[in-house]
Amino acid sequence: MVNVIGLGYIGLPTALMMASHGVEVVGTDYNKNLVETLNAGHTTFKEDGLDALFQEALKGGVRFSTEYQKTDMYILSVPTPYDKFSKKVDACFVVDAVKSVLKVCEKGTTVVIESTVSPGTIDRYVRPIIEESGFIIGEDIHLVHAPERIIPGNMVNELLHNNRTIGCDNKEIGEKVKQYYASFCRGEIVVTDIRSAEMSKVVENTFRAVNIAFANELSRICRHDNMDVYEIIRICNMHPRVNILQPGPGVGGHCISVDPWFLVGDYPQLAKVIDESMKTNDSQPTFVLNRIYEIMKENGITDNRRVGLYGLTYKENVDDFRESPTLQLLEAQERHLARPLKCYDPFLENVKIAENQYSDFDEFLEETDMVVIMVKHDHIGMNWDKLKGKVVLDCFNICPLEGVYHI
Ligand code: SAJ
Repeated sequence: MVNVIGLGYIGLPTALMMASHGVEVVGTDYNKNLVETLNAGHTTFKEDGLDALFQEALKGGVRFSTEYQKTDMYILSVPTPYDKFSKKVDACFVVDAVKSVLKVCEKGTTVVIESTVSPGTIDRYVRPIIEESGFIIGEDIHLVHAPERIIPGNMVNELLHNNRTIGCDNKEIGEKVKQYYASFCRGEIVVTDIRSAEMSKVVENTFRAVNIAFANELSRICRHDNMDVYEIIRICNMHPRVNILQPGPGVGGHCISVDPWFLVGDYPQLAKVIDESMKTNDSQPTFVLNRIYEIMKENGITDNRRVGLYGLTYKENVDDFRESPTLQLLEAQERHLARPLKCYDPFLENVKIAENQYSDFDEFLEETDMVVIMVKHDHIGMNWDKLKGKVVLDCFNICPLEGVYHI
């Protein structure tokens, strides 16, 4: 039996995937409401294919509880935030989860940490608490790090097809854990040591963050001298060895905007490019805000209550709003003591997260003269007609209307 600890964006799909592929799974979360919702037969967030997977997992006997189970394998998928001041990983949730496992587990159990951690975290924070509790690592408890790679919006598909990494001290245990993941994963599963697994996960997300920062920086250079950044990126990407990402209103989510800071926190003298990249991405919402003010001025819009931000989630077609660029922009605006802009998100019609948030798209449009596309949800692509006659700032170059502004 596998006990998946933490039933959030990663833990839940992982638990469901294993359960629907013949593994006996109990999902545990300390959030009583979340466990009740799952036990009542409902998923807890929107994701393509998740409901169908949930039904399959129920047929496979998946159960949910607030209690840790006594079993021979645990998969920990708990959050790993970073300390805003030191930039280092905050492993408190991982440490608490391991402590809870130690209270119930028997000798011989395997603890798999899926949560993203910076290199050395398991050595520094996890091994000591296991040793202090009297267990011998490698004999009584086996430690494994198996970071996930799935992208919100395409999680189910990526869980099935992405390659995976398993870091372990002992290859035999690595192979045992690999069998569990191989129950559903059709990609290649590489077995390596724990530190390499920790580092490679953080490096993957850092690679993306640095590349997004490059695109964002290009957008600023091009804006400064009135060049078309999209045309330039399109042309550059025709080169066989160039593949530039797209600029946007900023970087959100709990991965790309967080994990690279772990390297800056741990290696402040060495991680210079990463540090600058993260600062560039973090200041992109303010760059957009200044662009909004510029365009308002150009169009004689003096009242920012007539400006609306379309999209509050951190990216398209998901309902996850953690660290979202729109929230970052509103926060920057608050620092200027300005009256908050209006906002709307089709994925958050029933969840209020911002002051001037609308739950109805048409009402939101009625109250605004200028719309800023902060998230490229498919929904906006079906509603271009409704934006006719408005001033539009399109942060993604997707709007086909005439006279649209870009970042
Ligand atoms: N973004 C841009 N320009 C781009 C691409 C993305 O501005 O060209 C922005 C998005 O709008 C969003 C942010 O970056 O605000 C991050 O979105 P994302 O789609 O790049 O990535 P995440 O955070 O949803 O998921 C990432 C993925 N990592 C990589 O692609 C290397 C995913 O595979 C990981 O599993 C996930 O982090 C994680 O859990 O670590």
